[in-house]
Amino acid sequence: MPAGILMESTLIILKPDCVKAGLCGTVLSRFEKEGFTIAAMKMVRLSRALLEEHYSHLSGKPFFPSLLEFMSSTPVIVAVLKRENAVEKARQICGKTNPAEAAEGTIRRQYGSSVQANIIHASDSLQSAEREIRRFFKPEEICA
Ligand code: IDP
Ligand code: MG
Repeated sequence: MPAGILMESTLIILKPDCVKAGLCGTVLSRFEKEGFTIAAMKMVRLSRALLEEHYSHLSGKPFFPSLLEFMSSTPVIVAVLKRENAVEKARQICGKTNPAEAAEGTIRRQYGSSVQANIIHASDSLQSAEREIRRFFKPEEICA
C-alpha cells in the first residue's frame, strides 16, 4: 500500500497571533476545504511546563524564552484533524516556519507576521503527531 493512504491524525495549534487576529475560523475552514475533519478541539491557555515539553527540541535556542512567552500570552486552540496523509498534508498547507520563505498560498505565507508569530503549529511526523495528541488530549476527548 502506498505511504500516506491510511487515515491519519495530526495535531494543530492555532497560536496567539491567530486568535488575536480573529483568524481561527478562516484557518479551520481552510483545513475543512482540504478534506480534513475535526476529531477534537478545545481552547486552552498553555502552561509553561507543557510548552517546555512541547518545544523541548528548541530549548537551547536564544529565542526559546520569547517563544514560551508568546505561546502562553493568550489562550490557543488545539485540535486533532483527520485525513489521509494528514501529517504531511497539514505541513504543506501551513508552509515553511518562516512566513517570508513559505510558498504562495500557504497559511503562514498568507497570515504569518514573523518567524515566531507564524499562526499555526502542525505535527512534523507521524511519531510526533501521536505524541502531541497524547500531550494535549485525553483519549475520551477524541471522537472516533
Ligand atoms: P515548525 O513550527 O515549522 O515545526 P520549529 O522549528 O519546530 O518549526 O519551531 C517551532 C516554533 O518556534 C516555530 O513555529 C516558531 O513559532 C518558533 N521559531 C522557530 N524558529 C524561530 C526563530 O528563528 N526565531 C523565532 N522563533 C522561531
Ligand atoms: Mg516543529
